[in-house]
Amino acid sequence: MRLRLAIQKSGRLNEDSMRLLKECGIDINNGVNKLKAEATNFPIELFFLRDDDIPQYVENGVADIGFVGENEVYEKAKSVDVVYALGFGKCRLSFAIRKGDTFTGPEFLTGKKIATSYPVLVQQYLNKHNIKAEIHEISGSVEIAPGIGLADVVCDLVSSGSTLFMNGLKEAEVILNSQAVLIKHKKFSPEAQAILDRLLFRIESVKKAKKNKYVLLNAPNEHLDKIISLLPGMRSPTVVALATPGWSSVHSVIAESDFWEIIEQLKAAGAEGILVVPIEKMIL
Ligand code: PRT
Ligand code: ZN
Repeated sequence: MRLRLAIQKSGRLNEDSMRLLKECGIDINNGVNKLKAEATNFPIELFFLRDDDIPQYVENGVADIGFVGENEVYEKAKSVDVVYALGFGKCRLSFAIRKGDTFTGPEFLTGKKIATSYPVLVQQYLNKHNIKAEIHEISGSVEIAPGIGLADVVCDLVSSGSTLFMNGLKEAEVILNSQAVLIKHKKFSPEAQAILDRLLFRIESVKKAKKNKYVLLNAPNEHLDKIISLLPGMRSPTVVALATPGWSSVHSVIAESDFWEIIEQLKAAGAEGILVVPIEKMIL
């Protein structure tokens, strides 16, 4: 059998979705503008769809799994399982108001006209805060609504914030932080689950590798203990004697997030010739 994976046909998530599959060593046999494609070396089949439609296709089982923005999953409120955060397509769904206005809290929205492509999530927010407002659903270019007098407030996806800025708006309140996630049909055969587990194992390895760097450095033996204590590595660092007496080469893995701080401490502890290398896959 083949696992059927729905990804966005074109748009912001398409490239990252295809790249992730490639990094997982999955080769896709893709003719231009096809609706479907098969992997040549993994039991998976791809459906290229509009992102809005992916939760529906996964719910009704036309696709087994999908890569799609959380914003679409929660707005469409389909019955699917969110299995894994993929780490790309990060954005937030936010209320934005005119630059000159002051957001005083949820009550600012009372009686306002709100333009959005996310009526379900906006209504949920309003209900939660017991606010009555008027929602105008529009499917694109939400940010122009205040400028043409269609709305007082917008609720739209934001990443850099430049679209809001260019339209004289400012972000007032985040209602959802979103990223691309892997979603799954509710019912899964053991065979389908086994393929998904293999895929998840690969995705996890790629993601871990991106978060870590491989470090090689030279250390004077008298400072080895200190240097090793700064480098926990996967189990413990590798230490090899250098041809120069009194020196060793130390190899380890460090997290991207601690990177600069650890490098500074390593230098202070006498490390020299520090090389930092990206890791392609990381399997623990
Ligand atoms: O054709 P299809 O329906 O598949 O695509 P689409 O046009 O509906 O979606 P697309 O490709 O624009 O976005 C797909 C997914 O990418 C979204 O559902 C989000 O999960 C994610 N994503 C991440 C974003 C953004 N960042 C984003 N910035 N989706 C849209 N935007 C838009 C936003 O709507 C606004 O118009 O970008 C503009 C704001 O960006 P900044 O950088 O100016 O703040
Ligand atoms: Zn869409």
